[in-house]
Amino acid sequence: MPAADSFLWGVSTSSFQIEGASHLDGRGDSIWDSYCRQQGRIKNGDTGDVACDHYHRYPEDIALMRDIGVGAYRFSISWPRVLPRGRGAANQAGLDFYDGLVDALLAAGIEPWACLYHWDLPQALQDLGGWQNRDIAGWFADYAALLARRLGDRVKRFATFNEPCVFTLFGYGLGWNAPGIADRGALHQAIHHVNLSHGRAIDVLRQSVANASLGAIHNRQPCYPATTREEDVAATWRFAPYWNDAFPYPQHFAHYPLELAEAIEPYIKPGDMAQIARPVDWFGLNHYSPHYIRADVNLIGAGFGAPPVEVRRTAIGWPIVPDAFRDTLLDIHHRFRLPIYVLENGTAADDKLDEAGRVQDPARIAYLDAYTRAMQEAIRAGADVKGYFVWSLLDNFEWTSGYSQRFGLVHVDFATQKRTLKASAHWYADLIRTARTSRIAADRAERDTMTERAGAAAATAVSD
Ligand code: GCO
Repeated sequence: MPAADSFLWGVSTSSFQIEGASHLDGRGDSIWDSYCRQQGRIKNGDTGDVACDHYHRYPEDIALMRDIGVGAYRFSISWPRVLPRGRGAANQAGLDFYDGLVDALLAAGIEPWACLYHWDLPQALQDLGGWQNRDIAGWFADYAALLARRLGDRVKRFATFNEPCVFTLFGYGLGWNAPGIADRGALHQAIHHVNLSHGRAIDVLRQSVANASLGAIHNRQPCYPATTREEDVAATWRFAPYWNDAFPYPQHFAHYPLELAEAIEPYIKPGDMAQIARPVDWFGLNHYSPHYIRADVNLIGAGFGAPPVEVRRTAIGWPIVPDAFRDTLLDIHHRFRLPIYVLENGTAADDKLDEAGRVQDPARIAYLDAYTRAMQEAIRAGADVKGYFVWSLLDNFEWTSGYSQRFGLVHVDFATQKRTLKASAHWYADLIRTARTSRIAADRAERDTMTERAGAAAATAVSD
């Protein structure tokens, strides 16, 4: 495994999925609060009202991170907690919460990684059109400035957006996620305005945070046709640019992928592309599995199909293909030429406490083992991967699946809020420790060789 001192092992979470306290201390509604209230949208009618109650229990959650031994924690800021109406007056109690969280992380020796947007748009801004309204780039820049002022003395790692392709496609194109819109124009507008907001926020953070290390978090994964039928192959070509390229291309190369250029063109104003393509410091990757795409009746004519029968799958049916992860890392390395941080990778499993009060999750361990080995292969082949973060620290609110899917290294009993480290958490702790020890051993070996060489050189010099 790579060096522990230069390589960062972490865990990731997001605000809406864990914080709870959704009506407390002045927090405004987000589009996910509204979506949860709509009948039939979320499995079992679950909501984010309490979630993991991380808002009150963060000291305990940081203690768990220390037990695991992570060097970094990626969380997201809830925009409506710090700006209840999305703009205008800030909510001091909300800012105080993130202040406290950051201080406690630093005191525990854990580097804070703050993501500005993990899907919980203030409802007040959605009422003004949300990501369809071009003014949002200014609102987002102001929100970034507020956080830079308040946290930028201690937080250096900022991500603008998490998985922009998912929240635009599912939220504005296919109507599967909040705010539940399915409209071609809305989708393309949202894509462009998110990109513009990214560039504006990068400028703000760069100007106001000393030594900032900035990026965005993208999904990238191979998209394969689910069958060799012509319509599934064509659907795959329609789907892949939305998923893989709609954000990284403009952000890094200042143009949209060819397949989308015409549809997005009407929303582009002079100067936009240069404003979007601001230099960043790293490429954030979320990756779980490849996609198997089939033709479907929706506005992009493509949907998720089943993988071929020989492909192994997780408890929730996601394909397990570590080689695709290795290849994705290499692809990103060669395409974008930036250090890579894997900011989400992990799996859901049907985890239960046994009679002894333990959680055995061998499937998660097997998945993480295979995927970290694939990452190691990519590193050996030259990919500049600098960190790896497991999704997720805690079992949490898994969007429209509610609490039915458990992604945590830590089991959460949602009735009592009791936390239990799963076997995979102990496995991860071991991996991190071993990586550190093997690095120290490697350093020592290197020093020994250098001493030997120096000795030999000195001996030669003397005999000369
Ligand atoms: C994301 C992801 C997470 C999910 C995880 C498991 O946007 O980063 O959707 O929030 O919980 O990917 O599905």
